Amino acid sequence: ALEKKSNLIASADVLTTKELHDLAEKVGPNIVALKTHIDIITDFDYDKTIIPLIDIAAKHNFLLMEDRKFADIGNTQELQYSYGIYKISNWADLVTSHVIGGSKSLDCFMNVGVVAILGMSSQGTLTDAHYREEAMKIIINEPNVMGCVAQNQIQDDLLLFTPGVNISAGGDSKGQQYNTPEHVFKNLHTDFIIVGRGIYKADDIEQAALTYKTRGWQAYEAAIS
Ligand code: S5P
Repeated sequence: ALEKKSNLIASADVLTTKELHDLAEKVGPNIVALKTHIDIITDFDYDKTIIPLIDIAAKHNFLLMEDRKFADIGNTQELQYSYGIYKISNWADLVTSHVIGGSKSLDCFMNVGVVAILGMSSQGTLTDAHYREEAMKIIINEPNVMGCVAQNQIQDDLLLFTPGVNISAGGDSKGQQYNTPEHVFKNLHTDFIIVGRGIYKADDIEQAALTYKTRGWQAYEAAIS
């Protein structure tokens, strides 16, 4: 992040391997991580999808964050994390997980940074203040949890990842709610913004990534000075 002067994570919510690789190449220079939903890739093939993606990530020096949002018992999560066709444990540097299964359910995530879902950005989410208070009790005792996805400020020793960021829209028709980069850095003391459609749906994807990176970094520096 410091090297690239970037707090930007791009969400690659695209449907084909080609779109995934093209997006990764375009946004790569300006991001710290690419966030995938690998199970939406319609032509997924481990060797054709993942191996080149790892190379692109190495070339542009960004991490791979699989947004699987695990939400099951430990044994099932362990199987979902390492087996099936996606073999997430082979390639993901970061994974997202709910903590609804309790602290032992998180023990299966070895050698990966866990980003716990503390609060969601969608309208009507059940992650109210009581839920977040109980979830935080689990999170602070888990050594492999390095941060939280949330829409509120959290304690300083955990990294805060904030999705629901868009410069030009207030939301979508499916309950998503957006804030600007300036809002989240100033008011939530966010560490990293997660941007999906604001970048991958833009006419000029490279320019959009640069805009979110620059506005995000400026707002971050202003917030910590
Ligand atoms: O609360 C959340 C948590 C996440 S990880 N709200 C979210 O929107 N996300 C993810 O961020 C979501 O799954 C999607 O991949 C991305 C937001 O996409 P956008 O197109 O709305 O920016």
